[in-house]
Amino acid sequence: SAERQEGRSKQRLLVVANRLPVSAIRRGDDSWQLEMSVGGLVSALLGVKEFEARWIGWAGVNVPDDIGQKALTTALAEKRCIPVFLDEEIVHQYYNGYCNNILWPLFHYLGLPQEDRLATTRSFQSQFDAYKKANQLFADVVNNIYEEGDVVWCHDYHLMFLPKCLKDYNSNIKVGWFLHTPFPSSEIHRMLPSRSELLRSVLAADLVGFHTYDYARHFVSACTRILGLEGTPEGVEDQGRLTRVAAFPIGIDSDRFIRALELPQVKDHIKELQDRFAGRKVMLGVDRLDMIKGIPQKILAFEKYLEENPNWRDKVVLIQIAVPTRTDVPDYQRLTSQVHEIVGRINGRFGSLTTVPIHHLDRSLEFHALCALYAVTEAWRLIIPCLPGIFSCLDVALVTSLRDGMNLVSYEFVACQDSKKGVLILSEFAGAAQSLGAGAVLVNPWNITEVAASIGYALNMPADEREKRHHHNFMHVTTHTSQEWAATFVSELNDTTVEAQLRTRQ
Ligand code: ADQ
Repeated sequence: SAERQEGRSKQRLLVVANRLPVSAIRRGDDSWQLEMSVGGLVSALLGVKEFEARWIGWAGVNVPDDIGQKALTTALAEKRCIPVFLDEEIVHQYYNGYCNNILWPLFHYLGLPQEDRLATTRSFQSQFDAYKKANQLFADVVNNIYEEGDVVWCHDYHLMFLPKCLKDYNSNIKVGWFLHTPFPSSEIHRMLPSRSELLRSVLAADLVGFHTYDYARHFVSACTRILGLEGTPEGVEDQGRLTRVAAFPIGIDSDRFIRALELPQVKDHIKELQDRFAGRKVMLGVDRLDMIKGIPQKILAFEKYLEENPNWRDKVVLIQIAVPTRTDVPDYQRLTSQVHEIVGRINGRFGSLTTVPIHHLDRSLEFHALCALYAVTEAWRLIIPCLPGIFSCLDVALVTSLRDGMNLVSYEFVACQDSKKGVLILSEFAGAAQSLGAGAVLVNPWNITEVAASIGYALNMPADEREKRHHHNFMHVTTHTSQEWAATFVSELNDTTVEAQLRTRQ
């Protein structure tokens, strides 16, 4: 067929992630309305020109009936997406359970959930069984569409079991696996009851990638300490077979943000925000509402700053956009109430009849509104352009993750600040601290006194220092893009040949 011929001239890249880059809504007549999401991986893979990408993942909806599944499969095929169907029970145990309640907190150094540790080990085990079963379902779908010469790229902590499942089917399949979260110290990883099985499954891949060198090093030491394998500068060796392990720091599609700032609707948004916050400095937080993002700590630091700097109380505003995620998991519900309570208290304490210091929104913003917010200029300067002194400073982004694989919000902010040179306050526990550390004001997010002092430092930073810091970060963000990240990973994966791994030790 024409497609096969095309496939021959261009190698296929099968991208497997828990979620497809599509949202699917079932219409009344059983047809499906699909919306492809932009950003992230989707735009990253546009940069991988020599491959033709196919997506394999869960569509995020429960489709119990055959008719619905067939219709959805057909509709998705047009977007080059192939669905994996997961029933509600599996989603509950695998996704809400093992992925989001066990692996996610553990990989971010938040420990294992108490109830699973104290109650039956059965609940932990049944979640792990569901995890393996779900990974097997992903592998079945990949195996069904696999053609010789395809390259498979597995993503994230949801699919640590997948490399092994794929190699069990066919040891010639070329498999890469990339982790978007931190990989924790081996002392943390070893707490996991299924620690060895997970490591061994990942090692079945040909190439294993992380955002930072530290995560890669932690992974290699977990393999040496827990599995007793040999770590080499290239990766991990097991009986003569090498699994290559390396750092591939992700980036963003910086041009997309920079171009968006020129659009009339974005300029309108910026103008609205300027009018809204005229006379006040704007500090910005954009996060998923997740405990790893350190949102309560950030707000408490802001409170401390207001407490200690009464003259700033009606001159600075913190806009915190926190999109709720994983709303089925009780820890996330508790976090939402906690954040609301703290925001309410601070606004009650420092607000007036006309203004409040914190604008907190529990929702997602569409792309153009987000760009406008990242770019919002100093409102005060527009009104009184030559006012010197403390009001000559620009805006600040506050990224205070307790742990974060990379943190793309910090990159997006930098991309949108080229004309204003806003200051980035960045957690030293975000992967981004390794790439943007020289330009950002680095903080320990647990130390609220230090974060409060950094807010003051950022708000009062002289223009030349801001410019220098911003320049460093802007250069990084615009040269280390998502396209380059994907292209580097895939080309390195393509270079790992099965033959080259079969080393003989003599
Ligand atoms: P996340 O934890 O989701 O990603 P991050 O890298 O900051 O964290 O990416 C979040 C994305 O969602 C950004 O593109 C941001 O614009 C968007 N977003 C967040 N809040 C939003 C809101 N309220 N409205 C609209 N958009 C919003 C995981 C890891 C990170 C790692 C990435 C990529 O946890 O550490 O950087 O994957 O590997």
